[in-house]
Amino acid sequence: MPNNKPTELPCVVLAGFDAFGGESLNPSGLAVQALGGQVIAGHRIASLLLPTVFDAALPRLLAALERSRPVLVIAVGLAQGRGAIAIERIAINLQDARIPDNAGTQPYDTAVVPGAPAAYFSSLPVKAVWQALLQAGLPADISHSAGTFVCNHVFFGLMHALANKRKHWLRHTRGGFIHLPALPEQAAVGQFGMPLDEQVRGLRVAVLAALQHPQDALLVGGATH
Ligand code: PCA
Repeated sequence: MPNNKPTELPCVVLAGFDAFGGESLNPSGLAVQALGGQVIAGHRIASLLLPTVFDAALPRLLAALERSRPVLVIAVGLAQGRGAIAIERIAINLQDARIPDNAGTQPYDTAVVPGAPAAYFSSLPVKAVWQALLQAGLPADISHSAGTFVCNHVFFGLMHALANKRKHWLRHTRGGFIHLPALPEQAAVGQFGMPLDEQVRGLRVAVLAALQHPQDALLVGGATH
């Protein structure tokens, strides 16, 4: 029996996905599993592998939040074709799948949560995470679209749950989404991909930066750049 007893340390949940779309690997699932059980800045990492299935992924993530009661949640997915670690800024209330998910479901222009707002911003300090990744020598971008497939679905569902704070212990939980590039062995023609150890290092840097920055400094006091 796995020991799921919460430790004294505050928790960070990292969720990645299984392989989809004919791929045999998904670096997001592999990278979060590599960090599972580690401690970053006094926070225990609980890792979770989500199925790339519209109907199953979000309930799985929300159940893990209930179990672990994290202060921070970062869901992570593969974005084939991107050359950099992409910190997603906006989750949209739309699912429009170009390919079927792993259960054969392919929604076409439907809402993630009918009646919910059109979009939510990430509550990660996206600029601080981006800067930290660049300073660590890793290619990084801020992205304004997580697509309209299972990753955006999970990102939107997560931000909707955090925005509604139906559970009192979600009150101080921050969350967001990061897309990872392909691994070198699965990169598209003309692209290099990013080795798994670099992806793991990137996630570690991202978690640390998110823990160290409650919000982006430039936004404090309403200042703009
Ligand atoms: N990437 C897909 C779903 C699972 C994953 O790793 C996406 O970007 O929607």
